[in-house]
Amino acid sequence: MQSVSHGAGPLFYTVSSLSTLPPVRLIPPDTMNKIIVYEHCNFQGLSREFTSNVSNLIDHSFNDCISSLKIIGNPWVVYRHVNFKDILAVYEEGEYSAVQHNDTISSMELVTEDLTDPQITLYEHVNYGGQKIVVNCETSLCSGSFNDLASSHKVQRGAWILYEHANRGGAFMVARASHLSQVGVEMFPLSVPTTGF
Ligand SMILES: [Ca+2]
Repeated sequence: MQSVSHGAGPLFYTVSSLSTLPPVRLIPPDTMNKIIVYEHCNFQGLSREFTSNVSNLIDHSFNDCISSLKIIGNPWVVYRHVNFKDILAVYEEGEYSAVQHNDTISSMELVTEDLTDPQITLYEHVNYGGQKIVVNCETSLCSGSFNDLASSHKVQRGAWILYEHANRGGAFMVARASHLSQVGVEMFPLSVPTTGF
């Protein structure tokens, strides 16, 4: 195993090395894991509130019209098409007065993984062959010995975004504990919620 250089540092709060512990919750249960979407920028116009996956916003008369949103709790992944096809962006907890892809979102997926103690293993070759490194926090592979080297990965814990370039640039993909696929160059764990509304 090789060592890696860490970039901006972890975005998450680690309370224990035991992955069997439940996720840390610093906000009241009745306000956890919610997305509020708005018809116009700056949280104006009609709005809808969701607490679980939305596979088709047409069913809620809110397709291709979201211009701003608020996230409470875990991150959400938004998609251009219904049924979670063609990823557009990942939004972590916060308020977004203007989304990146205005009037485009057609489905939304809540990240349900425990984000407190993330871990991903990168492999040099496809099908988990060759050298490997284990990463536990936001990392720029450009600053280490594994840059442009990874060809497959396994997520042990949490959820990650894998980027083609440094500074969260270029193409990206979401990697979650139950998925297997190819990788990009840089990755970081999604942050655990730390504040509520
Ligand atoms: Ca759409």
